[in-house]
Amino acid sequence: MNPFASNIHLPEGLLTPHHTRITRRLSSMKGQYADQPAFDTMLAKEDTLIYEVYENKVPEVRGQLLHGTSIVHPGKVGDEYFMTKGHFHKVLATAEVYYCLHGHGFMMMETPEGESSAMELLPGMVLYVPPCWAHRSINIGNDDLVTLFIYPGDAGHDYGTIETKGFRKIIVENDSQPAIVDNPHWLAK
Ligand code: S6P
Ligand code: ZN
Repeated sequence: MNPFASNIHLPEGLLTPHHTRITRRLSSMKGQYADQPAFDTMLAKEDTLIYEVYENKVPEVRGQLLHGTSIVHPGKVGDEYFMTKGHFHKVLATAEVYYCLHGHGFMMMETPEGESSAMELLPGMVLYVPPCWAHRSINIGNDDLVTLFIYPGDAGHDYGTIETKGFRKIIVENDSQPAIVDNPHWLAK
C-alpha cells in the first residue's frame, strides 16, 4: 500500500478523508448505564447519538497501525456521563495510544486481574493504554470529547466481556463534580 494522510477538523473531530464512520446511539448501549430507569425514559423520548468514530482502513494484520478519531458527545444518562461501550482488544496484549484534541474527559481502564485506572483527558494529553487493559472514553464536559487513537492493525475488539460484566468503576456527576464510584452492576465472574 502507499503512504496516505488525512486531516482532523477541530473542534468537531471530523477526519477527511476517512473510510469508515461508526455511530453509536443510546439503543446500542443497553445494560451499560447503571441507572436503568433513566436509560429507559431517555430512550423512550429519543435514540440519542452518544458517540462517533472515524477510521482509516488498513489491512488488519500485525505491523499495520489503525487510526482515527473518536467523538463522544456531552450528556448523561441519569447521573452517569456519556461514554463509549469500551472493550478489551481481541489480541489482549496489544496497546493503544490516545491523543486528546478537544474537550474534557476520562479514560476508564481495567485489567482482567482487577486493577483499575481512570486518567483524565484534556487537550494536548497523550494517554498510553498498555497491553491487556480494557478502555472506555467518558465525556465529563459540556462540549464534545475528541481524541485521536492509534492501535495495532491485528488487535481486534472484544466487546463481549464488558457487555456482560461492565467496568468495575463508573463516573457519575455528584454535586456538579465527576466522581469515580463502584459500578453497582459489576459482575464478579
Ligand atoms: C479501538 C479504539 C477506538 C474505539 C472508539 C469507540 O481500539 O479504542 O477506536 O473503538 O473509541 O469505542 P468502542 O469501545 O465503542 O470501540
Ligand atoms: Zn481499543
